[in-house]
Amino acid sequence: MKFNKAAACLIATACTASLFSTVASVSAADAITISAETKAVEKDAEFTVDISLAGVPSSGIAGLDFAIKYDTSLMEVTGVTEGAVSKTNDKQVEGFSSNLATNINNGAVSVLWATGSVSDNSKWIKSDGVLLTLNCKAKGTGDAKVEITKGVRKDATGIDVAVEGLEVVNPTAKAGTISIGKPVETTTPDPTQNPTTNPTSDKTLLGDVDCDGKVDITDITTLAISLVDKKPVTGQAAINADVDKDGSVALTDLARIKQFVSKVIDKL
Ligand SMILES: [Ca+2]
Ligand SMILES: [Ca+2]
Repeated sequence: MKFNKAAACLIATACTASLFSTVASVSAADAITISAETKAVEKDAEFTVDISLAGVPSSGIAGLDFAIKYDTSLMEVTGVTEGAVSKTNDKQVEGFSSNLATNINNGAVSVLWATGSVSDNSKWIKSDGVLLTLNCKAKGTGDAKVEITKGVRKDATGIDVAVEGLEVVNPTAKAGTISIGKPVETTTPDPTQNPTTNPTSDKTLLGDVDCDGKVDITDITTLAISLVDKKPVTGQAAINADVDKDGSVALTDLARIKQFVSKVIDKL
């Protein structure tokens, strides 16, 4: 299988800045808002947080590059679900199903949305609505802030939104607050019961780059971002990522994982 590096660029943020040349005019920026949901949840609950777009210009949005930061002492993000406005039926890099790439790391979710059709805005984001949903778990009680912020990569200087003419503009960011409630009743902790964390994380599962016990699109985006950002995965993640077992983690491994996730091959 061929893996097109230029195409990979489109989904992996390193190229966004050069792809969408910066232009001084910011007229469209005033209107666009990226916001995190505010809600109340119960203690220890599993919950979701919608990340939404508003004020999307009629010409559309060609690219988005930002991060979501959250309070790791009060909540954990376990996954990301693609939202309706992200699904534009754009032409995809082989093996990819979406323009959306995300990476959960150290209290931040990096988000990149980039079209493969820079000269045709019919496949750009055209409507307001939910871009993605964070799947979360509450820890403790209190108010957990969910902030929309600039990308976490070294080359990211702001929240970039590319619009018509591929101008890069800075949108308005609105943080959300998750109020995590107090327990209805207190239970005495059972000293014989230790909470288990990541029971599968130290077991080799080929293709499971983020070590969550399953092989899916998140592993593809995790590995793609790691390769393009030149930040190698380490430890069990590196063992899991080297699916062709040649001793290094490379684009060939990414290509195989993509084939597996897109069901071109049935085992790794
Ligand atoms: Ca995984
Ligand atoms: Ca390899």
